[in-house]
Amino acid sequence: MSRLEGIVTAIKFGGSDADNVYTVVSESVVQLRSPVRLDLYDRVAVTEQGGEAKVEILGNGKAECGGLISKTVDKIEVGEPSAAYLSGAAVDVMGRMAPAMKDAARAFLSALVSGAPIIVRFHNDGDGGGGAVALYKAVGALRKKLGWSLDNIIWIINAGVSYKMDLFYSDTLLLNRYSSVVKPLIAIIDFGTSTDSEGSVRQAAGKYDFVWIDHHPISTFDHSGLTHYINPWLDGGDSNVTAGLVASCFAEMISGIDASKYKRISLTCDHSVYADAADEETNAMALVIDALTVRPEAPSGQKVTPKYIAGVFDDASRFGEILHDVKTQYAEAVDMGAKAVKQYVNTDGINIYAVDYQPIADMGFGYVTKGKYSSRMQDVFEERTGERTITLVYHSGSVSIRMSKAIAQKVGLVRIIEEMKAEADYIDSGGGHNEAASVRTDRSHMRDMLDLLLGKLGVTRN
Ligand SMILES: [Mn+2]
Repeated sequence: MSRLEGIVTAIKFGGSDADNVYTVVSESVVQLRSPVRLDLYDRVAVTEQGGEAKVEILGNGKAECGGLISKTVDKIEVGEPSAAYLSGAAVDVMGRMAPAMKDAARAFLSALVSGAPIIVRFHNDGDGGGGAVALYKAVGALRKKLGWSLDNIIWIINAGVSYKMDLFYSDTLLLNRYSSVVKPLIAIIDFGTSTDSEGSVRQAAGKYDFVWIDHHPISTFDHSGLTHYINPWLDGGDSNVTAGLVASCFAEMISGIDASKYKRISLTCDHSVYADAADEETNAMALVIDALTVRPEAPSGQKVTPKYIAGVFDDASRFGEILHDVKTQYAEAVDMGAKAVKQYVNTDGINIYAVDYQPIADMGFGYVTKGKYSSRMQDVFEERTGERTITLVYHSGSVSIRMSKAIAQKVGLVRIIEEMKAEADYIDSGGGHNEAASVRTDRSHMRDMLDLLLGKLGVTRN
């Protein structure tokens, strides 16, 4: 027979009171069902005998609750972020990010240990996915180390880089299933700084906490409503310090795991200057994670979660099969695009290549998405004309834009897209980095949008 005394810090509501799952914080943290209905802050004694929990309410623990949660979080020693993989000024950038990362770690752990619901939304690419897998591994290691039976994280892959209202409302429905003494937490990995996210942030104010880890240039994005906003651009850095790298550092800080594999993957997937192009093992993993995160569901119908991705990484034969398919599909798609391309030269002598994605979409390649394909074609066209190259890949109302690093700052893609949104009411959304971004309209305005974009990029045509 075991007995513990603790305080109810969270309730996940089931279909009836008997199905409710209560989180009780004591010396340890447990989640249990109770034969009697419990409320938040109830101080309870739980005795377990023959698999049956007997729960007795001893009183109200509101006065001690905050202290108890702090004490539990204190037991987890939060480490320093590691600047391995970075060099030059970026090492100092990471040092300057450390205090905000530690604050965020504490907020994340407070929610985690008290059973408050946490939604982790990660961008559907290798950088966002790499960061999410690192965090998933960290939470698993933490639970194992401390012997907690806790399940309060919902992992969601996010198509695109904005936190739109409809996504926020669907998250609200999930979070409403819980009642907790610590605010529910929304963790965002590798989203854009699109103004499309601002409505959701405003709606969440006061109700939910955020740990928002990103590396997109900030431009006009209003992040003042975010409780924890971590972005290297705030600390004198840039997009090369990728969101997945920062999220992997965060994962190491809270758990002590070694997330270096996911750091390397994230850097490679986002073409960071800190990526090691000669690291073949990482290049293969980057190809596979990019392919796996293309769609929210795998061909088998399984949801693409960090657990799913980690499962593929740990299974050598599945990994090999997917790697082979990805390479074959890309080789064919690149061949098609390299033949059917329209080339422009702008007033500064920059080469702009426009590829219609329709024929490639018609091929039904499972792993080749427009965004990733445009990164690949940018590499192909840079080989043709060097570091002053822009690639546009367009299809069904949206354009993916890629640009040589050497010209990205000067061209100012993020600013151009904000201008387009302000000037043309047919533009639905858009944003990203100066090197990689996308902009979207409805199908009927595809040509108008492309012409507007080419004009903004300095292409003059009569
Ligand atoms: Mn990224």
